Amino acid sequence: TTWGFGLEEIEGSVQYEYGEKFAELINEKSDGEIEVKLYPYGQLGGLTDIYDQVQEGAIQLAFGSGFLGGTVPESQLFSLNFVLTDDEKLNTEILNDPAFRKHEDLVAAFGERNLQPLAIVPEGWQVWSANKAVRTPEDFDGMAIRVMDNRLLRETYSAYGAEPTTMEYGELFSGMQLGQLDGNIQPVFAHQEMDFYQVQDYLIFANQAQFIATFMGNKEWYDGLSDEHKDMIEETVVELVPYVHDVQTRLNTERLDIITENSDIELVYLTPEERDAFRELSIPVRDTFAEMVGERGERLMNALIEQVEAAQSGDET
Ligand code: 6CS
Repeated sequence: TTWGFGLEEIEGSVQYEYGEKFAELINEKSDGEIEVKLYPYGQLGGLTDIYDQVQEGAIQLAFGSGFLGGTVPESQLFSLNFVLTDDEKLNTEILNDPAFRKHEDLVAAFGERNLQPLAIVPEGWQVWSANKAVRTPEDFDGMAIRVMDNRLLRETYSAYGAEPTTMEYGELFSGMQLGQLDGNIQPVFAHQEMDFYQVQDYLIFANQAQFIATFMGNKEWYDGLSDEHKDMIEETVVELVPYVHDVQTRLNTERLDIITENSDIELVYLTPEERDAFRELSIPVRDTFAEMVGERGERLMNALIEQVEAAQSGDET
């Protein structure tokens, strides 16, 4: 049996490393019966083509992140800024705690679109790139910054004072090179592997959000799996929680070195006070999220916020 797995990123990326390890573990656990075939970004068309194909069952598994907002509006929750903690490992654990990962509202939101959420995968901080240093919302004034295709991100960057622009992942390099875009938002590894850093002058670290993808399956397919295969998947995604945290921190660190060795790009790290100005502007966007997705999505957002607060105060979650 072959399970097709659509990736939103190219070979060498965090999603690819996750996919390779998932494939290896599933192959081992099934004694070679199941082969997972990876389709890196580009092979199945654009981003929304990947989601269409997993919804239709042409492939069984896929990652979905920012562009998934059109398919599963509630997934825009993962685009909210300043909701998670500053501790990446803790964030990965909170998101994959069964209390959140298997939350009935999350499962229902995906399920309604014939999708089964399996794991939530943070891939590192979302880092801004621009041709000038951005330290304050005023610096964003008039800047055409590329955001993934979802309304929540457009609202967020409008609140920051920028002019959010949507463009397909594979078109960003030329978009920046031709000056259609002034800025971009990606985890460090992506700024490097897609060559984006070569056409930008500044990388700005505001630690406003993690890049988060949902690992998901076609629901009909998933429901039809044997208990043995479901358990195999469950065991594997649990094993991959610490694994992918290590992968993303290693890749993001190594790739930053490659970027600084190969370019004169300047690194800007916002101070806590500078971050606060953006945090304040991001809070009302939570209400926008609730208006957009209705009660179920709002409950899910509040569940996440509560988990974060409990984890920060050291309580049991
Ligand atoms: O910006 C994007 O569209 C893409 N960036 C990454 C790092 N992963 C997938 C996503 O679609």
